[in-house]
Amino acid sequence: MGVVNVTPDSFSDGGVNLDPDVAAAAARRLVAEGAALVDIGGESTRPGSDGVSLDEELRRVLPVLERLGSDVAVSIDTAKADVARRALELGAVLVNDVTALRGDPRLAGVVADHGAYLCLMHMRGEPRTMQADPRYDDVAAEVAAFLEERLAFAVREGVAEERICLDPGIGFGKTVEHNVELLRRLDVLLALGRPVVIGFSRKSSLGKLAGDPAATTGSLSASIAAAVAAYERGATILRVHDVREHVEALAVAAAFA
Ligand code: HH2
Repeated sequence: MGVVNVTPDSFSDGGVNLDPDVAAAAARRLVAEGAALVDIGGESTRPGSDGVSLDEELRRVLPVLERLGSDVAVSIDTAKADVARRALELGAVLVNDVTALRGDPRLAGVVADHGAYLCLMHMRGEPRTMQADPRYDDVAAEVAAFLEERLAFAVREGVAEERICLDPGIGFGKTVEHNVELLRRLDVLLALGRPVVIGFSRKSSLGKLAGDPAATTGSLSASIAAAVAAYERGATILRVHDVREHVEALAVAAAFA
C-alpha cells in the first residue's frame, strides 16, 4: 500500500501533493512501482494534529479521486462517512479508518452498503494527545482485544468479515518500545484470523531505534528493515511511502521465505 497524503502538514510528505494533478501523478507512479493499493488521505493524523473540517477534507481528496477513476485501486484514509461515501462512489475499494469505526457512527453503514474493504486500526486516545505518556500492561494483548472487539462490531454492522483487515497502529498512542513489541509479537494479532496491515514507514520510532533520541522521522533504510521484519512475521499489507524500494526489498525477502 503506497501512501499519498493530500495535506499541508503530514509528518513526512506534507505539502508535496496539494495540487490534485501532482497527487494523481504520484498515485499512478506508486502503482507503476509495484503498489497494489494507494492510500489517499486528506487529514493528517500525526501526533499533535487537530483534524480538518469535512469541507476541507473533501476539497483536498475529491479532485484527486476524480482524476484516478477506477484505474488505481484506491484506499481512502478517512474517519468521516461523507468522505468515504464520495470516495467509494468515485471507485475507491477500501476505507482505512484510523478510529476503527469510533469516529463517525455512519461510517460502518457506508462501508457495508458499498461492499467495500475496511481497515480497522488501533489508536490510544486521539492524535492531539495520543503521545502523552501512553501506558499498557501488555500492549500486544490489549491491542488485539481492541481489534477483536472492533472486528465483531464491524461485522454486526454488516461489513463482511472477509473484507476486513486489522492494523495495530504503529505510533498511535505508543512508545518506541510498544511499537517494537507489537511487531515482535505480531502472532498475537495474526491469531485473530484477519490480514494484518503495518505502517512503520518513515515513523519517528525508526529514527530513535537507529540512534537519534530526538528523531521526528525514520530513514528509508530503517523503514525497509521494519517492513521486511513485519513481512517475515506474517503481515500482509505494508503501508509505505517509498514503494519501489520496498517492493524490491520485499521481493528479495520473499525469495528466502
Ligand atoms: N499511519 C498514518 C496514517 N494512516 N493508516 C493505517 N492503517 N496505518 C498506519 O500506520 C497509518 C495510517 C500516519 O502516517 P502518514 O499518513 O504518513 O502521516 P500523516 O498522518 O501525518 O498524514
